[in-house]
Amino acid sequence: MTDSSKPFLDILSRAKRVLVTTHVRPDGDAVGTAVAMALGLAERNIESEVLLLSKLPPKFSFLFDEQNVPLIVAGASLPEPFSLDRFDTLLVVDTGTWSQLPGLKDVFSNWKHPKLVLDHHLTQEDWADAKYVKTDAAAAGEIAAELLTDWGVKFTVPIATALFLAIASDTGWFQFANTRPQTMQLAAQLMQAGVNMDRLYQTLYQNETAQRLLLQTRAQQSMELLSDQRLAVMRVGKLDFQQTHAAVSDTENFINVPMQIRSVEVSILLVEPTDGGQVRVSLRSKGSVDVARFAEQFGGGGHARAAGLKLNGSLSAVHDRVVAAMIQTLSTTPRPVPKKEKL
Ligand SMILES: [Mn+2]
Repeated sequence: MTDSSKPFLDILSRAKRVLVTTHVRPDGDAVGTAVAMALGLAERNIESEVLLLSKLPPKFSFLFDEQNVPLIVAGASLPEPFSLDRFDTLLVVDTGTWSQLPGLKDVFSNWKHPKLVLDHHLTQEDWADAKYVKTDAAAAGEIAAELLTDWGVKFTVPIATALFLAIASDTGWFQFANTRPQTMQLAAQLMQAGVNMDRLYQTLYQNETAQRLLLQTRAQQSMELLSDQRLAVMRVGKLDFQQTHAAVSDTENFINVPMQIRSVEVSILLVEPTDGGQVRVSLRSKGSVDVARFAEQFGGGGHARAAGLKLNGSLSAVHDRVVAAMIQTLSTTPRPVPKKEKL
């Protein structure tokens, strides 16, 4: 056990039944890390249940079904009646802020048991009794792998599979800039432990519904190129969801498509929710603009290259406000010198 993981693992070691949860609209890292921790706890004879605050994307359901990991899906609100009596520890993975855990702040702020945060995001709050946060980690799954190793938990095939899915998801199958040598070393270790990579690849990248592809087509048709093609903006409105029968969760990763364009430094995706809530704005950067700092001026946050925010107002009003601010930001940001590195 390393010094830095000790306080965290000391608390976990004393637990009898842990509630494991993660951010709303869970991605592969969120779900994979939550399941890996639940399975790791089971290896240490500690019971746990996983609470999801949005519905489980069907492509990840095998993680729960094949291992009988107890799952609670809260959806828009916690299930009634939701009793915390059976839990003695809260473990939050892949986020460190209440805003990503809607409904939980009220439930847990006066809870007398320990709260733990395992995360790799920059934006953090100070309510956890112990945190294991490494912002240079590519995925929460990387940190979970470190913790489980420190705890003496072996990578069984199910644990290795959940961790690999987490890490592959957040790195875009080891393509994004967050991929480190340690990421590849861990991936090799997980492969050796028996991960079926072909199956996981098909699960992550060849598993879309027709509705999602139809919605993506519409998003791409909405694309504007601004600031001398340094900024790409796409929007998805209520009508797009209605006419394609796709869901808001189907917009995941659309934002990365314009990043394929050489000149594009920043990509913005605006999504108007079908339930009439706030407009969701996602931001991606190739590095010249710190989009986490940009998002903070609107109450959002995230990473320097991947951030988000939410605003009240119509899709077009939010579009105009955010796009004007980004055009302003880019006007004071030097255009990056084209790379001429030899491969
Ligand atoms: Mn993550």
